[in-house]
Amino acid sequence: MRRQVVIIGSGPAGLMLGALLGRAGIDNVILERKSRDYVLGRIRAGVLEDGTVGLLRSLGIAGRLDAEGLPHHGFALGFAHRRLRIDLTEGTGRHVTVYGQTEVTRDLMDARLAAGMETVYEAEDVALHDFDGPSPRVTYAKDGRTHEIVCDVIAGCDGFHGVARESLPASALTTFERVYPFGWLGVLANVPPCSHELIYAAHERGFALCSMRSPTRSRYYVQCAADEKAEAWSDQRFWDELRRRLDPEAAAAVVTGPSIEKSVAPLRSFVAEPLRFGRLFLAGDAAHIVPPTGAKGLNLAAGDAFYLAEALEEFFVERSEAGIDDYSRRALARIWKAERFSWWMTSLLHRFDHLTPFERRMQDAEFALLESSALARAALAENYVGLPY
Ligand code: FAS
Ligand code: PHB
Repeated sequence: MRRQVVIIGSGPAGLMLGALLGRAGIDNVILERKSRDYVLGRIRAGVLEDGTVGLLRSLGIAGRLDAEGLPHHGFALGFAHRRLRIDLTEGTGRHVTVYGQTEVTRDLMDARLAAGMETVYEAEDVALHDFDGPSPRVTYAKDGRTHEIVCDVIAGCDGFHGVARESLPASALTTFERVYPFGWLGVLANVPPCSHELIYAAHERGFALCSMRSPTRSRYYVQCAADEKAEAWSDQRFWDELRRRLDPEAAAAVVTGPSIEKSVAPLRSFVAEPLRFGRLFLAGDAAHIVPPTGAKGLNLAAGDAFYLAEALEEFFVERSEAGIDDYSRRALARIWKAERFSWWMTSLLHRFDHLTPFERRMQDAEFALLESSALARAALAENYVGLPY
């Protein structure tokens, strides 16, 4: 089989890239290790930057998003038992939209199917070959047979634990990493949110986040040990701990109910440089990871897909290599700013066991600055709604 582009991974990065390439008339196939239902069953991000919403609208894939997504013009920071509202729209004129990653993935999958574009699910043993030359190849196993695709370009959109980045010689990569000494225990429940906007709460017991998926479905997180096991937390233990970390008004407004999903996510900052190796390009979590505190992971995946699609359109349609030569530089410039913001939000809001007294005062001073400076709040808002592509 011969295709122009083989995309590895049917998450937000791969699906967004496939849709953008399809719109440009560039032939592409997605190879996904898991089943469609398994991918849709993963509960992850919940907040879309306006740039991500704009991309979906430009693709004609935002019908459900526009009908069901919740525009949010602000969120609250909780600390020292009080709340500070961060107005997202005042200084930026923009806002974010609460709409689960599961729904974004479903909309992109459905649009891909309707357009007759191919995704191979449960593709096993995906392997990359000859990507340092002009005719890369991808092999995979399916239905007991080995398949080979010769292509012009491979897009590694296969997440942090994927095969693409692992296929590179260690000498080809420079990696940057910070692993945080804690994780997030997340719960999804069919209960109304405790607040109409998100609450990011810093507390001496640890961080807590009040989010949502709809007016009847809430998503909550509490900071936990990095090696915490979700099964060690009964629903009641979770609700009690969440309430302890919120201001009295928010705690009183929490409606409890049975969890329909409960999981622990590790927190890490990670970037691999560069993002291009011959005809192999990395995008999304395959290239970088951010702690979810800044709600950037899914949105960075969309931004990478935008840059890579532009570069590949120049390559295939205009026969120019300028775009693919510049992809890594261009994408990393935005990635590092999102890494900074996600690290800053995580450092500000979480309880670290070994902070020095000076470092604790720095956390207090950050909150004091946000309370006293509209410009400091606007800078936070600008990063949260999303920096320009
Ligand atoms: P993804 O990991 O989503 O997709 C990669 C795809 O490649 C997967 O479907 C995988 O099955 C497939 N794949 C992997 N190896 C393969 C192989 N060898 N062959 C074929 N296919 C292969 N972000 C936020 O903004 N907010 C959050 O709250 C948040 N919570 C998260 C919780 C968890 C547990 C995790 C892991 C991530 C979370 N994220 C969050 C980040 C998340 O949303 C990612 O940024 C987003 O999924 C990135 O999308 P992709 O780059 O497409 O990677
Ligand atoms: C979520 O709703 O899952 C969510 C929202 C904001 C974040 C992280 C996760 O920063």
